Amino acid sequence: MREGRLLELIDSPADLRRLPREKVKDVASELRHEIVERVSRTGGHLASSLGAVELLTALHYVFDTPTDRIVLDVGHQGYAHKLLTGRRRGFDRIGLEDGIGKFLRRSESPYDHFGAGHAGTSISAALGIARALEHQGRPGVAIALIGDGGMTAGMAFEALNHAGELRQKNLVVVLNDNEMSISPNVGAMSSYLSRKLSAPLARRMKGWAKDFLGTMPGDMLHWAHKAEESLKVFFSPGLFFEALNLRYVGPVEGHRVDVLLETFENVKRMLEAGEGPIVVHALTAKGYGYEPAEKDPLTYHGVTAFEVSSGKMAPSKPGPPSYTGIFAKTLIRLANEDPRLVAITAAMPGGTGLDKFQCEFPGRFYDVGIAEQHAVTFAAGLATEGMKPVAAIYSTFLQRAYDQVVHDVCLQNLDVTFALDRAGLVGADGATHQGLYDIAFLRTLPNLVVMAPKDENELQHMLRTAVEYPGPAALRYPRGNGFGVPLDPDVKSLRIGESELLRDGDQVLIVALGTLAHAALEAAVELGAEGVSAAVVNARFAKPLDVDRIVPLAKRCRAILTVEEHSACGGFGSAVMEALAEAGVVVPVRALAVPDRFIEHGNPAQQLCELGLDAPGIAAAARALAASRS
Ligand SMILES: Cc1ncc(C[n+]2csc(CCOP(=O)(O)OP(=O)(O)O)c2C)c(N)n1
Repeated sequence: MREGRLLELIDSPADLRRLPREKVKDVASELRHEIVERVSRTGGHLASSLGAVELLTALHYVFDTPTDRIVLDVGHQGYAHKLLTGRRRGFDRIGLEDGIGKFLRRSESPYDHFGAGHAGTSISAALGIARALEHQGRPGVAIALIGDGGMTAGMAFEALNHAGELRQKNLVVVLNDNEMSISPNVGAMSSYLSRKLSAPLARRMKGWAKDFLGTMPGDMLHWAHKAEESLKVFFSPGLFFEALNLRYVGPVEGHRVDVLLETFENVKRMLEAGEGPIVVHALTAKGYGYEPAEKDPLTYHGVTAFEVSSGKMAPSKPGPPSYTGIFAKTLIRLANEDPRLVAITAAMPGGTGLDKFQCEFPGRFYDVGIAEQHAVTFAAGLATEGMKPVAAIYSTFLQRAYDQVVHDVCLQNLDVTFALDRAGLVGADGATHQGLYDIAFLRTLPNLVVMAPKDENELQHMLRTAVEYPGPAALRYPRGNGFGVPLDPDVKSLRIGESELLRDGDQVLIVALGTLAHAALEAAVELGAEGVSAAVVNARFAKPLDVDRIVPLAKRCRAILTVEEHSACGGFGSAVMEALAEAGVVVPVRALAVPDRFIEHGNPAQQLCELGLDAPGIAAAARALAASRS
């Protein structure tokens, strides 16, 4: 920590508010440096946080936080908020075991009024908060800070619609508009927000109006000014919000601290005058103030450690291909064979690897914005007319589209493939992003095939299997790199519901789903050396389950261990237990899985080890089972 900095005086927003107004700009600039320096060491969400420094500083200065409640959308842009609310020390380990989270958690700070990580929730939450304050006659306003990306989420519109109907007087929505989601933002709303402002016609018309007004006398001038105002509203994005009963303020320059202070002070007065709900439209630049991030906000959205002077990140170590990479490569291959195949992402072209697909097949690629629900039903619509949509959605984000999966896809038995990336533990992103529930929520659905490859080679085959299967199919695969196994040149379809026997044995049966099959095999080899005979099955399918293999093996081994990187509740182990019960096989079964609690951020390998989900852990559990049997 350097001496003499204003930040040294700030442990809470109250400290910030004690500073004279002209110092706020300096605080913002110190925060920016602090964010760059800290994130350069740990990695994290850089560009989004840099883009919101002035907004958050000005909000905390003008409003009486935490009585006034700032609710951040996603939370990835909130590092200035974290630094201003007493979390400077925790920053040394952001996203790491025992450090503060990369997103927001109510348990982390009294200034985090609503936990976040998934996008589009802030307006609904802030409206609920504002309403609760009103119900209880308590002071305070609720301020949602949402990006233009977040605004593509259906929830955000649902909340605006409701806020307008309630005419919620103590609600402010600050729209942080940088025209970027993670990738360039998409959608008609996004172009509306920016096009209306820059339309040459609008500018010219405003110019004519000004000239014309100059020629007018007295009374007429008053009315003409009113007309000019209407014209401005017509050509600014205000029209949309005003139509929903929200007062529109803006657009304002989102990096000018003086402008923001004045704007928010005005907003405060407007709220006092009962003019809420209010939308403040701020124009910002993602990555603002740090050249590499400003020039390339996509790369610097989420970074690993980097060198501040150059912006250079350590080159990723050469290693096996990632699951995402193999998915994308295989999908392109399949799309070359079948013109009906189209790919859909909900604002994650880079994360899902579909950016590669987009390059090859721009006309068969859809980025629908942060709109998972729409993505799924859109896919369903495509499928009704004979297309073969592949919706690549992170496991955690598919949660949002559950009813669409049930009601629009599975119920109609439509030919949609769900590619669930980041299934399993996700590391630094933490509890909000863990992909630990998809088997449970998918395997209950009639018609749906649910599978998980044991490695990147099997992923290729499973993708073909899912695409060629004429009904709905989901495949889940983890974040990160594969094992480096050889990739079969021929990508073939697997038989639906058929498992693979990796090792035979007769004392204990280990049935693994997904990439932990490798650890299970390793454990079995270790047990073999001790004289314990363990059979290992790579289940491949969580649904339909290969009962023809599992039941006879269970009868023979008389002790079963199931292994999965997923919640124990309702997961693959539960599926095996149900099948055994159905078949009348009464044997001891232990499900080795993630226990029934939320798993915070941390190193996934270490977390797997702590959960007993690595080869030694599996061996220990199998050993205990085998011992209990004899
Ligand atoms: C439901 C959901 N889908 C996808 C994401 C992944 N995601 C995180 S931030 C982000 C972009 C947000 O853009 P915006 O709100 O404009 O904020 P900016 O990063 O531009 O400041 C996306 C798509 C998410 N967090 N939640």
